[in-house]
Amino acid sequence: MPHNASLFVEDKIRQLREQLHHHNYRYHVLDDPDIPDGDYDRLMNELKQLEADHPWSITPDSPTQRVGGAPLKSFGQIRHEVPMLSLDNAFSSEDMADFNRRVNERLKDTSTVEYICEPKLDGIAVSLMYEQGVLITGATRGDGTTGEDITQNIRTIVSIPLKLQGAGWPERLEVRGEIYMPRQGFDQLNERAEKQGEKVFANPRNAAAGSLRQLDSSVTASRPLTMYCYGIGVYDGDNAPETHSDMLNRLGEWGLRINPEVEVVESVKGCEDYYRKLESRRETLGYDIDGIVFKVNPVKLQQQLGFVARAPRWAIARKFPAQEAMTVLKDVEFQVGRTGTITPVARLEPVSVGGVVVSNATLHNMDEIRRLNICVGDSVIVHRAGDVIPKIVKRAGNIARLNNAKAIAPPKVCPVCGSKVDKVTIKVGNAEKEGTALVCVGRLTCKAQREQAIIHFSSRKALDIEGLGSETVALMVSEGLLASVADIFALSYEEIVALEGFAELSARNLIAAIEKAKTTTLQRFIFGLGIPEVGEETARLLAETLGSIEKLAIARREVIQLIEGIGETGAGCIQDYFADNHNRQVLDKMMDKHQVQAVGPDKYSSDFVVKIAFDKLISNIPVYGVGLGIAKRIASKCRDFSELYALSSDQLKEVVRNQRAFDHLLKALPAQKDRLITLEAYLLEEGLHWRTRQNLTDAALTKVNKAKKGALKGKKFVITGKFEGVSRDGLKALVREHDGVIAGSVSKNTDFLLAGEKAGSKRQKAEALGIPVIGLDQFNEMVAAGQSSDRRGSQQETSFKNIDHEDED
Ligand code: D41
Repeated sequence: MPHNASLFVEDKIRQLREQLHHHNYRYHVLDDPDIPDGDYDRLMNELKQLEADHPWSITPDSPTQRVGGAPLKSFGQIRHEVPMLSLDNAFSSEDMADFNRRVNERLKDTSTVEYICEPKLDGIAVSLMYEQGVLITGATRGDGTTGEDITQNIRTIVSIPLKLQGAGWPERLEVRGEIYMPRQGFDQLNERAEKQGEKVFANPRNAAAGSLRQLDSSVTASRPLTMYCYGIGVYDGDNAPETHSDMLNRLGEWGLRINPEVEVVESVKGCEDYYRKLESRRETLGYDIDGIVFKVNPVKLQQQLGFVARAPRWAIARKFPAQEAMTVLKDVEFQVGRTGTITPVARLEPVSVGGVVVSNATLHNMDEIRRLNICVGDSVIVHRAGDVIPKIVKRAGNIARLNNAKAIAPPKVCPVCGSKVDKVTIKVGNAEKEGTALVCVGRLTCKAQREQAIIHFSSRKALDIEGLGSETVALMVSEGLLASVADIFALSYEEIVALEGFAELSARNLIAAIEKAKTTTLQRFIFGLGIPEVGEETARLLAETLGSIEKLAIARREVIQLIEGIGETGAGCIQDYFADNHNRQVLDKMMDKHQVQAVGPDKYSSDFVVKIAFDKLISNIPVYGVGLGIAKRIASKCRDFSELYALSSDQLKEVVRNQRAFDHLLKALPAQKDRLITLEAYLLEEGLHWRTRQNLTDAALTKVNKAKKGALKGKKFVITGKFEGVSRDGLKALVREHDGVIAGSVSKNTDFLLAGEKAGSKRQKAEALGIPVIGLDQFNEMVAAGQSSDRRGSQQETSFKNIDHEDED
């Protein structure tokens, strides 16, 4: 009776799966198996046989489905629905007391706060999504917003349940935690690698990261990875947990691994005790930790505390002190960085510092060498903290200097290109001290700088071009294939395959990776440009505030400086970068000729740009005695500078509440009027205005609404020729601002050719293809379409004013 037979098979399969899930959990999560390995294998084989005979019965959560699928070509991206925050650090008991005080102050509550203490694993943070209890995806933390899709690899980790156990889990549950490699597994892995003459990993963290980044999940499956869970993201269901500890308990009941060392304590005093206890037991844990994470336990209080920047106010990571070791300084070499800065690098007699072999250390600059008073040949103490580059902290005190010790002399010319070396003043440490750095003036004529700029551009946090690492870039630069980052996009298969170390497949892969990198995020693109002072965070701020590379390129320093988190120096560097002709040419080439698309953040909209606070604008007026406090009071009274100037002096006095500041303001305001009104106009023009929606002036609102209409949405424009009083860059920015697309050359897909004077071959081609050729007037009409007619005139004005450069065709 076939019907009954298949019912029987299904039941049997279900039963076997349940048994195997149970034994898996006993073995890998509880570390307490209740059957011998042989019995487990027999059950597994029986299931495999049944599934092979009835392949339609295989489900993704079957214990047989841990490894599967062909190797991937690359990892996809997964956007975290709830951002994965980072953690603030504490380094001392005082830092902890400060943290506790901030928590109490913010909660306006003097009762002691309950904390939960968790060992801080030195692993890889990941996110697992369970839907109806079944593991759907796994992703790395990435930059906190988007991570890599490592689902295939996650599935191979036997202690991660493919299916949650028990009951009561929400419809969708995102579990977060740290994947790590226990020390024993790490040692065995390295032993095996060494025997087979393969590369050994420097530490368990690198081994875990390397194992997770495998495109072939069967490699990951062979690595001893496991995970401890520390939190949740998405929780789509009723009765969300009320405390962090309650949440961890539930995760444990659902079959996830929770660190048994986790403890709830009553107060910050308990945190201190826990820290001391774990520090003393650190070596016996069997896995690496680099500190303790303390979290406010009640979820309600966590919500009241919220977060700043990207870290929660309710949690802190107290780091263990860095580890130190003594070794000999063998030599000092000078390296030229991306921006020309020449950095002395110490070559050391290899020494193990907290389990990692260190043979190089940074010396920062010549001041540092002088301060340390070190010579080549000296015995020195090196210091390593987490992932940071090791540094020399001092000369070993009790060892006399050798007779043949050699003083360290600064280079007179660039060690790479021989250009002159400049001394520039730099800010050191927390920017309170100043120091001097040596800088090669060769800029992009210096091979090292060219090389570094390109390496940076293609690196993982920038355009992430796989296969274009430092060695390949160095080779391509010396072969003359790459002079700037724009040349990357002009590389041909023939050029690449002819290079040493490349074969057909690798060349094809690189071409594909470059093609893929043409569409990237604005943040990555800006970061990749390597503008001095612009790191990942600043790149994010710029991307989120300005929304397009065109706006960034024309933004004035006065405006950039108003973005919360960007200072005077950074703003200056950004403006200088885009003022440089060479940089602009490289940029234009990428955007126009090679069609690189740097996509702004999806939450970007003209509403979102409303990032700049009016109080910050006011405090930007250099008036003696007017700081952010008074600025805030003024901002609460008036919405913009026009309103500020409309205040009577009595009204102003009432707001300022400080005679001296008031006197100074009275004098300063008239003198600053032009500058401030102009600044305000810039802001409006660039689509930027201040924070509160109610605070928007009518003019700004119109601007904001206009940008939403998308009059040119999806239309493909090619722009050619010269236009009176307007640059092509300005026009391009306008097209993009209205969601239009700019193309470099005319094709049958072009919607419009915007032609000015002396339009040449492009016009002919457009006419031949029957593509509409329009002039500035028609273009303006298109832009204005959908806007209220009374704004047309001023629209033109605000869009085209202040264009101060004209480019070549
Ligand atoms: O063990 C860890 N490495 C760990 C990392 C932990 N035990 N707890 C953590 N908690 C958080 C918050 C408070 C933001 C939920 C974390 C991390 N974050 C974290 N890991 C990597 C970045 C942030």
